[in-house]
Amino acid sequence: LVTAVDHVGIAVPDLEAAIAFHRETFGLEVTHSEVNEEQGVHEAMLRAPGDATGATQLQLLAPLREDSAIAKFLDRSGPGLQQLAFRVTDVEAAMSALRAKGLRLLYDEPRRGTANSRINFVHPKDAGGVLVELVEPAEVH
Ligand code: CMX
Repeated sequence: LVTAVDHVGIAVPDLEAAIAFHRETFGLEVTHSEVNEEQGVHEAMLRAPGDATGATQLQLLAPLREDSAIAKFLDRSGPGLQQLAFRVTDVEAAMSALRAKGLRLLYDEPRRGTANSRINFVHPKDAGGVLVELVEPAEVH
């Protein structure tokens, strides 16, 4: 079902400050950043300089709006690990397989994630207290 750990996501109040911290402290570099209006986030993907393309990345997630999932997470839990994202080749197939096992998916249909990936989430109460994201990367041409 899962082909890789795509990324882990950390909720942060200030994206630029978090990027600077991870660059200066751990030597990570930004590979991508974007605003995702639907998800209410300003986000950046980081990786270690030697990592191959496709290696697990670190996603920094800052809230765009007070009613966003990240703003709510920061209010409740403070900054920290917010999600674990598994890479899949076919998000609909993964959704069906997990639904068949009785897990709740947050969306009826996949939505748009980082870099035009297609995503959904497993409810954290059905995955051991972890918000699990399913990510089908966009095809690279
Ligand atoms: N990890 C683990 N548990 C979490 C959680 C998280 N990130 N967020 C909430 N929970 C827990 C809550 O603590 C709560 O537990 P208790 O009932 O024991 O208190 C429970 O889940 C349900 O909480 P809720 O109040 O019903 O739901 P929330 O309003 O907190 O929303 C969730 C939770 C997962 C539905 C919401 O955050 C969501 O829709 N997430 C998916 C979208 C998202 O995270 N987008 C940002 C990232 C975008 C991207 O990756 O591209």
